[in-house]
Amino acid sequence: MGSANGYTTQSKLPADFAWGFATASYQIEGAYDEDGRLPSIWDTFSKTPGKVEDGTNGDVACDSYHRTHEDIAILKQYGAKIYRFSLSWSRIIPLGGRNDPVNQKGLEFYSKFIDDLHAAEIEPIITLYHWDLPDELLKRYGGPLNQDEYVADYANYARVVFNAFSDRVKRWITFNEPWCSSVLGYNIGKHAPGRTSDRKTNPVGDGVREPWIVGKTLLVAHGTVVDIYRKEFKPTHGGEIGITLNGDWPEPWDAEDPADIEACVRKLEFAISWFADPIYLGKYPDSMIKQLGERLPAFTAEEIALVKGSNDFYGMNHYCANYIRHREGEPEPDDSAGNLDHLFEDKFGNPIGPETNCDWLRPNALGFRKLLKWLSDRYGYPKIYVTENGTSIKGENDLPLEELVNDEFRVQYYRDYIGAMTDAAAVDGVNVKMYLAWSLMDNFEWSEGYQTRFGVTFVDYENGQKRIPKKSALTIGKIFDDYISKK
Ligand code: PNW
Repeated sequence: MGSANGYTTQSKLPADFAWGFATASYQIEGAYDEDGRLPSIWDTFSKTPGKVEDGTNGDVACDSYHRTHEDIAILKQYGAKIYRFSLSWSRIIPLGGRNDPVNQKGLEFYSKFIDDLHAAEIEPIITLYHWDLPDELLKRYGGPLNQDEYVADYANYARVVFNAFSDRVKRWITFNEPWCSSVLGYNIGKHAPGRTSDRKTNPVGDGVREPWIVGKTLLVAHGTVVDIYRKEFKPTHGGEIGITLNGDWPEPWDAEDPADIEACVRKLEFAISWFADPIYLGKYPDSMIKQLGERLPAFTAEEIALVKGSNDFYGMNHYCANYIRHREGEPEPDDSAGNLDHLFEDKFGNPIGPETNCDWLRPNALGFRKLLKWLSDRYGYPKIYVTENGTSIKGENDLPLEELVNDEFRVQYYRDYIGAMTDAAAVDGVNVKMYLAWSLMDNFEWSEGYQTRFGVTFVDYENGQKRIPKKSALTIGKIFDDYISKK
C-alpha cells in the first residue's frame, strides 16, 4: 500500500534491527558543580547574557545525575533495547588536560549507570564528546583551534574512558555532529564557544578561517582515538567505534534549474562530506576545495592515514529537509554552506513540511529515505546507525499538560520517518541497523533553552523534574514491533 507520506507499509526491517533513545550529558545531567565537576564551555556560554533564548542553563536540567533509576525505568517501560548517552569530560577530567587529575567520582557515576543499564537489559552506547569541552582547555589553548594540544588531550580522555568501560560498553561514538561544533561554534556563533565574524554577535572570532581548522582538528582527533581503540582495546573487548554526523536532505528550489540541482549536492558536501569524504574516501570534496582553497587545511600523509577507514559504522543524525536555491556570484568570505540558501518553500510556494518549534526544522520523511540511499551509494554501502531522529512541536511548551502529552504531531513524525527508513532498508537495500529517537525526554535544547521540547517524555521542570510519558513514548515500540521481522 502506498502512502502520501512516502512509505509503503509492506516493508520489514531485519530481525537483528535495534532501537532505543538518545540524550547528551549537558542537556540532561544537571549537578553542574557536584562531586568535582568543573565548568564546560556550555556552562560558561549559557551563562553569558543573550546566548540562550530563555536565559536558562544546564545547572539542573533533567537532574539525571540524581535520577538515573528514573531514566532507566522509563527506558524499560518504553521497551528500548539501547540507550545512547554522552559522558561529561568535565566530570571525568575536570580541568580536561592530559596532565590534569582524573576524578574517580566521575568515573564511578558512569560505571554504576552502565551496570544498572545492563541489569535492566538495555545496551549502553556512549558518545565521548557531545559539545561540552572542559572550559579550562578553551582558556588554556583555544580548544580545537589548537590541533596538537586538543588531539593529545582528547586521546588521553578517551583512553581513561576506554580503560574504565570497554569491558562493558561495545559501541562508541567519538564525536557528535562535528559540523555543529565547527559551524555553529566558530562560524555562526550560535553554540559555544560562540566565535564568529559577526561583530553584532561576538567581539571575537574569525568565521572565515576558524571553522575549517576546527573541523580538521575533530577529524584528526576522531582518527587518533579510533586507532587507539582498535590497537589497545578492540583485541581484548571487541566492540565498534564510529563518528556521528548530522545531515538534512536538500530538494532543489527550482527542480528545472541545473544550478539548484547542483547546489543540492554542494549542500550535502559542505554539511556531510566535509567529514565523511575524508573518513570513507581519504580526501575533502572538490566543491569545498574549490570554494575554500587554502583555508581548508590539508592533511599530512600521516593524518589522512588515521582518518581514512576510521568508521566501523556511520552514525547518522537526521531531522528534516530544505529547499535549496543557488546563489549567484562569489560566495561571502564567511560562507560555510556552499553559496546557497536554505528555504522552506519551493519556487511555487509549496512548503517542504509543517512548521515546528525550531526555525531550522521542517519534517519531510521522504527526504530521510533519499538521504539514506545517497549515503549508502556515496560511501559504499556502510553499516548505518541512525543515532538521532525526532522533532519539536510548534507551541508545545504553552499547552496544558493533558494536551501536551497527547503529542499526535510527534507520533505522526515517528510513523512517517520510521516507515521511510524501513523502505530505505527493504526496498532500496540500505544497510541500516539501528534507530535511536531524539530524545528520551525533554531537555536543555542548547540556544533554545527549555522552551523547545524534543522528548517523548514530558519533564516537569517546575515540579521536581518529574517525568511523564507522552503518547509518542509508547508508540515507537509499537511501530518497531510491526516492522521488525520475527526471528
Ligand atoms: C542535534 N541546527 O543538534 C543534537 O545532536 C542534539 O543535541 C539536539 O538536541 C538535537 O539535534 C535537536 O536540535 C542540532 O541548527 C542542533 O541545524 C541544531 C541544528 C542541528 C542539529
